[in-house]
Amino acid sequence: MAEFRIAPDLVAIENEKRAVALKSDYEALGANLARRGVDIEAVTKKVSEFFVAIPSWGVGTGGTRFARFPGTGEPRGIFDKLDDCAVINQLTRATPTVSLHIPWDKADVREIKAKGDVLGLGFDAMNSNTFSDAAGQAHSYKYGSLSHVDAATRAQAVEHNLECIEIGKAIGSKALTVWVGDGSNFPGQSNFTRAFERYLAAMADIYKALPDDWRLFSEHKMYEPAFYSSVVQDWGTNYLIAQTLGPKAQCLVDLGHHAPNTNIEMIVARLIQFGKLGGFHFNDSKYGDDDLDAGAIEPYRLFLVFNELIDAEQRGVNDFNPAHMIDQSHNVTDPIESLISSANEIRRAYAQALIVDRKALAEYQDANDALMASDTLKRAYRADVEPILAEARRRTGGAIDPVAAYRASGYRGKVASERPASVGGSGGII
Ligand code: LRH
Ligand code: MN
Ligand code: MN
Repeated sequence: MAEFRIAPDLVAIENEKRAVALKSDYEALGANLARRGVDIEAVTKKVSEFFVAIPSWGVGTGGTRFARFPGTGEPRGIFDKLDDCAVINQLTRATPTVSLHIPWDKADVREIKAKGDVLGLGFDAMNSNTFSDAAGQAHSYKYGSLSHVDAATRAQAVEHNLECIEIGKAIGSKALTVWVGDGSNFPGQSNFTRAFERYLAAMADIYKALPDDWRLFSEHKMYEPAFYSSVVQDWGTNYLIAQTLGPKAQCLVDLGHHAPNTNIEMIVARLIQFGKLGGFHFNDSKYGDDDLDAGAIEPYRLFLVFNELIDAEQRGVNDFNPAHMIDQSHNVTDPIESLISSANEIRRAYAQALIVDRKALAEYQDANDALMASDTLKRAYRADVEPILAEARRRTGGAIDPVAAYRASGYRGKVASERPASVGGSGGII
């Protein structure tokens, strides 16, 4: 039985206030879906079994290159972060795992595991960091890591990834996500081919150390910190990496890592078709890698991504098990509230995709009826599935309105009195 950070009685009182309205909304939606041939109970069950991992780094207040404005009660380290993650899971029941980032979350691994056990939290993919220098490291990553021209620097970056695997093994993780900032800022600065050869050789060394039941996720990103070329810049390069390394290697799609207007759902479909979709970093963006809350800017795109996932699931694609993780940075909101809301938005897209009439859609596609095919998707997207999400939370012990329950709990104020104020900063450019 997990330890709770918010009194279960408070959640019960908050739920009591909303129970009658929810029952009536749920029944009305159930009747509406029944007319479409959809069993609401089946959808609610699926939704309550759908989970997404919280990024440990997401519970702290983020910042930009210009400044960071700290929030109150910010976590002091991984143990406080796990407390905050437990709050999100207690109220949403959608986030029972945490994705760690090393060395940011470095601590005694037995204590991390023990704390996770106490809070009822498990661990999703490990994340390595060779995009910034850790204190005291011998070789700098200023000019790259796994693709660096210097063999000793590459070896150090490989070694760091092997350490992440060791930490992950001790806490029950089953995957390593590798994102590198390697690239160049000027045409001619780097030889594209040689840099990619070096990267592939270094990744092969990491792959060799991967336990049999682990997966290796490579994450592509178009630009930033490199502003002219990135070594792993897009899904095509990412696919080549996964294909070259072997069956345990798959591609991770961070929704914010593409050029504006890119058809991400189509990338997802392609990767699924060739068995290389490893998982997601969910977030939203308007311009670049904005790391905004999932569904905040383009909820329809999030739905279209889930439409591909449900299509694959219902077609019975072999070994289809993408990792669902959030990767966000919260500059102006309470990170706990943003992550609660994002987990709900992700479940919303999932629920909407579940109610797509796929038989009708296939028929419209085969009849070249573009208007009705599009309308079939829109019909599912337009459905207000909030009662399903709320009922799934209620039935599993969560809050009908998790942000309201969180605010009523006073959790932020409480931890603010225990955790010293963290420092702001001018960011990286001033
Ligand atoms: C890079 C990235 C990657 C990192 C995280 C902090 O932009 O998306 O996943 O690990 O941000
Ligand atoms: Mn990411
Ligand atoms: Mn990113």
